[in-house]
Amino acid sequence: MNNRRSFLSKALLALPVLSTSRLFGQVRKPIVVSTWDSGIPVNEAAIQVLKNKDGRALDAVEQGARYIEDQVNCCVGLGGNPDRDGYVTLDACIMDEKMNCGGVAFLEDIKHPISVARKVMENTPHVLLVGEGARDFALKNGFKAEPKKLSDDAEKAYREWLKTSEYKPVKNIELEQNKALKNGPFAPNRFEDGSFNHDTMGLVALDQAGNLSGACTTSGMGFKLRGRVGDSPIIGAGLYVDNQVGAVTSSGQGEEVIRIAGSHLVVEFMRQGKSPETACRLAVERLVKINPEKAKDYQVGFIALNKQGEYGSYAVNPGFVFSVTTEPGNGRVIQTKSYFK
Ligand code: SD4
Repeated sequence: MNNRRSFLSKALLALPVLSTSRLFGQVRKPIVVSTWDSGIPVNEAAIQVLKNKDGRALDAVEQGARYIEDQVNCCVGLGGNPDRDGYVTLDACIMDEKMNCGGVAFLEDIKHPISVARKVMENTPHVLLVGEGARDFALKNGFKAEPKKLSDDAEKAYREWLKTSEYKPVKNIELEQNKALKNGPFAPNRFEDGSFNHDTMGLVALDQAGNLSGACTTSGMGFKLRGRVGDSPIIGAGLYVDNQVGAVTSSGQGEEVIRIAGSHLVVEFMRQGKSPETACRLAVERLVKINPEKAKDYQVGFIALNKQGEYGSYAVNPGFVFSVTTEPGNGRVIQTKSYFK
């Protein structure tokens, strides 16, 4: 665990060099870019697919998302924080290089929402299935219902939350958890075995054939209203891929991302020739302009990858980080610039 920590701090120290992702002519591929420092092992799972010449970006992002859905953490998968009524509800979506896309929202009891989203994409004429219907679809397609039981951490967090029943999204929940006492309202950033606790996982990838894909998976904002769906399963909001241009995903307050069709907007800025970081910054500025005072109190971060393998990110508030991997074992965490300092 210590080794991993010191690796991460070294990676963070290397930031000024890495944050310039311009390539001037040559295409950097394969490459995987994901939200948060929890993206390091996620990218690792994805790059194992992409190191093969025929490895497809779509398979890579699905594998990355499945990896994190298997871990117990606050914000992705069945171990995540529940809604106000004590139920974990999952949102996810996936998009490939041919504009095929699929998603599930308000899905309960199923371990791998990203794979259900892929099945929606590949086996139905639809894009988004929700709630009971999504669950039935999953069961009919070979997924199994898991017991309705909160993880120990989610149970603890929920009990704490019930004391005040206050709905207040926490900016950079991941980093706040670092500061929180172990028995406080939030689980620690890392568990005792050193594994990551984290926020929504969005990842985008470019494979050796030059094709882009993306995936996004989450248990949503903890202690949300029952039935609430965020940006993460919504194509154009939490994820968008245009194989001619680039791929984008987001983390943070989903309502704000949906308001500006955030990931699609970032792709459109890249289409106009903006670099990935500038494209993310312009979308953030669009958001902040709506209500600058309110924006000080929420977090939204975008990550973008273009067709040349150039990447970038920008957030509303400080604290957002992302992970970049180009070959097995070389994952690095990069700090995102933000509108408010
Ligand atoms: C949502 N965007 O449900 C997700 C949650 C998230 O940081 O990313 N939290 O709104």
